[in-house]
Amino acid sequence: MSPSHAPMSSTPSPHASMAPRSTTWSTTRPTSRTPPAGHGRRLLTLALCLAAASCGSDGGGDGGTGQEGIVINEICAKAIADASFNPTGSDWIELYNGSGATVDLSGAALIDSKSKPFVDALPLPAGTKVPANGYLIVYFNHDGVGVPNIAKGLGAGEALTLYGADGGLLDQVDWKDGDAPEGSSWGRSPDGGSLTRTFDKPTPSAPNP
Ligand SMILES: [Ca+2]
Repeated sequence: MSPSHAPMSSTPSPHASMAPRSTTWSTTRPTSRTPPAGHGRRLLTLALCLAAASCGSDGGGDGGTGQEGIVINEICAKAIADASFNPTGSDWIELYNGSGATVDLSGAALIDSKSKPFVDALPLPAGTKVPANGYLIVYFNHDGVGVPNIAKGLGAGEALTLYGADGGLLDQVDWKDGDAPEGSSWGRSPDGGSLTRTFDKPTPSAPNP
């Protein structure tokens, strides 16, 4: 309905930084000699123990929170009311979990800045989770509408930072005025990718085109 719809833009933005992922692979090379009976089982047990110790469980073994890999996937800064999920027309963002495990975002926090520290960010409620290979809509408004809710609106152009519960940077994006005009959205294309662009039709809780 806005008379000032900006034209569709396709703006590759390498600035959308993503937290690096670290993967540790542990391999065991088979021996060409024939070991005594039972030796192989002991070696296998030892190898499995070493692999478990070096890899940890679900990303937490290296001291991480297990929240690494969650990205800010889509921004809707001037939303239009949608009875199916957003009857008040609240601003919203979509977080994306590209991993095969549910991620608990308890203690993670968001702030509309690229420079303000973790202590100034607004925390997500305890128990906030993003399903495996799935999405979470976070509502931005001052009316307490939607769960989870961040008590803030989104500007036509600004930055957003997602911090993990330990204060580490999970993701950071910024968009310009005109990137996400009313009724449109802006985000990563495809899901979790490093390129961003405007989407003529928002895709809440669904793959980005
Ligand atoms: Ca989407």
